[in-house]
Amino acid sequence: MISSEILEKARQTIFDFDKDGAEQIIDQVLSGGENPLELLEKAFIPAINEIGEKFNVGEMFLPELIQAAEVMKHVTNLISEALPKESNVKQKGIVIVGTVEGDIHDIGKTLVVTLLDVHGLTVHDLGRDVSMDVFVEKVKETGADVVGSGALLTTTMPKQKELEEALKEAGIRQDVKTIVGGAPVTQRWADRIGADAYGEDAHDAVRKIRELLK
Ligand code: B1M
Repeated sequence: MISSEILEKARQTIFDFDKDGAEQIIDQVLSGGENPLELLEKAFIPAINEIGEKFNVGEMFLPELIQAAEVMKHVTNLISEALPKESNVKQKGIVIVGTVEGDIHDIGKTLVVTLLDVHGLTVHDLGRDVSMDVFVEKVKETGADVVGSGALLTTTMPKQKELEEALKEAGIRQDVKTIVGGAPVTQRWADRIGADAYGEDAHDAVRKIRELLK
């Protein structure tokens, strides 16, 4: 387990927009043989969410949110690259994942993609601000078994419903399972729009996708 002192230092690097400091802590954790995901889940993610709350109540402003997000993105990428693959044997099934149109939040989505990859699934990352046409085309092109969409804004959540409709219109809804996620998304929303599953966090998303692939 990573010490509370290191976790606190890691948390502070997000508040200080301190990329180098964050990198050093990740190196320290990796060379100590600790799990870098613990660092992400217990320090970096709570820190960026705390900054989001401060932004919400006007205690921090957009330029600060952007700088903190840059460090967050950097650490997510570093940790993603450092994670060992669970298995070299790919599990049967193709998954595509993207953040919906109008939404540029991609840190959580990247984490979902990373964990799917780590668990040996074949995953196509469509990136962020992904249009319905691109989702549909990619499902056709790859013959995907599961399509996952993320939305971080209450204003972009309706795009997840549009995706359900776009897949129906394209005549391929019955050939693919859908999963939705993102901070404002709930199981209730997933049920309401007719998605097959809801992923509360990246681990839950992997678990649910594996179930969908059975
Ligand atoms: Co923005 N932002 N942001 N933001 N931002 C939120 C979402 C917000 C809640 C902050 C707040 O006000 N408290 C708020 C939304 C309010 C609302 O809609 N109700 C908000 C806002 C308002 C905005 C702007 C509109 C601000 C502005 O311009 N005035 C703007 C929107 C731009 C746009 O998209 N069109 C904006 C911009 C930005 C930045 C660019 C600065 C940056 C994003 C950088 C990036 O992603 N590359 C940013 C950030 C960093 C945040 C917060 C602070 C943190 C998000 C994050 O990365 N969390 C966020 C606050 C919050 O969410 N509490 C906020 C860490 C990440 C690991 O968690 O993404 O939730 P998360 O992912 C989790 C789960 O949700 C789940 O697994 C992940 C990990 O376990 N999950 C899935 C995610 N995707 C999944 C998909 C799945 C399954 C599970 O299946 C496919």
